[in-house]
Amino acid sequence: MTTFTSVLNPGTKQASEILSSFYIMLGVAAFIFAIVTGLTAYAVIKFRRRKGQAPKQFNENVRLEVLWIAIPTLIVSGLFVVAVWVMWEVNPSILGKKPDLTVVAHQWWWELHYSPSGVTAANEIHLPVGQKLLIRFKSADVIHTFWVPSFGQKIDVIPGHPNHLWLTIEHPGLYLGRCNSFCGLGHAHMGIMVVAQSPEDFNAWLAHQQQPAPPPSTDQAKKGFQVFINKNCGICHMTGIGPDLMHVGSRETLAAGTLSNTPANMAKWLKDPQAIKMGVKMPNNGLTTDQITYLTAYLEGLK
Ligand code: HEC
Ligand SMILES: [Cu+2]
Repeated sequence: MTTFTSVLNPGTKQASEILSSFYIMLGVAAFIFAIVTGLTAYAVIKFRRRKGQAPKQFNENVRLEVLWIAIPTLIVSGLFVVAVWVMWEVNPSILGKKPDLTVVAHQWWWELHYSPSGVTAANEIHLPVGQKLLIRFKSADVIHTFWVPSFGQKIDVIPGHPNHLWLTIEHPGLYLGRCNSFCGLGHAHMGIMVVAQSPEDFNAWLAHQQQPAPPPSTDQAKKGFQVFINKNCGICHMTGIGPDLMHVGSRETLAAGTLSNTPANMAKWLKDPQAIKMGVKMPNNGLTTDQITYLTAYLEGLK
């Protein structure tokens, strides 16, 4: 799968438009820079100090003055039109529009609610390509910033003030990003992963997320389920205080991109989450080695 990590490698229609406007402005600026430095160099050489010679002196030249007001005005007006056009294209009104996905930022992970399916997930954002999507951002605690460079825009996620992002993803692939506003101890481990899929693959994923995971089948997984109940993990993980774990075994990473999701890493996480992600809002649950083995079997089975 192609991985997208750079603003110079746009993956959405909107990001391409933003990048084009950047290139237009860069081109105009480079052109002006070349003219100004060229003329300066010319003047420095042509009118360098020579014995007994001074360039022709004059003041008040109406034609020159009109030109140096008119040309910059035209250039700035042109850039203004480009900027307004891009804003118009990239950020149309959201009035009367329902978001396809609501992202709730937490210290230090992402809660996901898809509508109209009602699917809840965490951290790994799946989206279909080729559709104009509206994403809504809310914060559960402090200011975060949703920053996936290939989407072209940073969206501040502010408590009490939802923000929005329009996305028409053009290329399937993996889009990587991070939280971009310092949001506390775990900020550096608040990764973003977007999996952009064909509409068929996306719908299959969504349908799968809508189903409960299969019940634990092995002995270890069954014991793990009991530990999960006895240790009250659901008090956070079934209330939105912690990530939804219904399909945690199907995700690529743990703890918002901190660890790849392998049984060994799962066990490490359960043993001491603080050692892996400093400050994390998951306590050390004081699990025994057996309990960790059982829980790992149970959680990794939640595909
Ligand atoms: C006080 C609330 C709380 C309790 C109790 C709790 N957790 Fe967590 N857990 C969290 C939070 C918050 C995170 C997200 C951490 C992060 O990524 O910053 C988390 C993350 C996880 C993850 C990684 C999920 C992912 O998608 O990345 C697993 C697995 C997990 N917890 C398992 C458990 C198990 C098993 C128990 C019970 C033994 C438990 N947790 C108890 C709050 C809690
Ligand atoms: Cu953050």
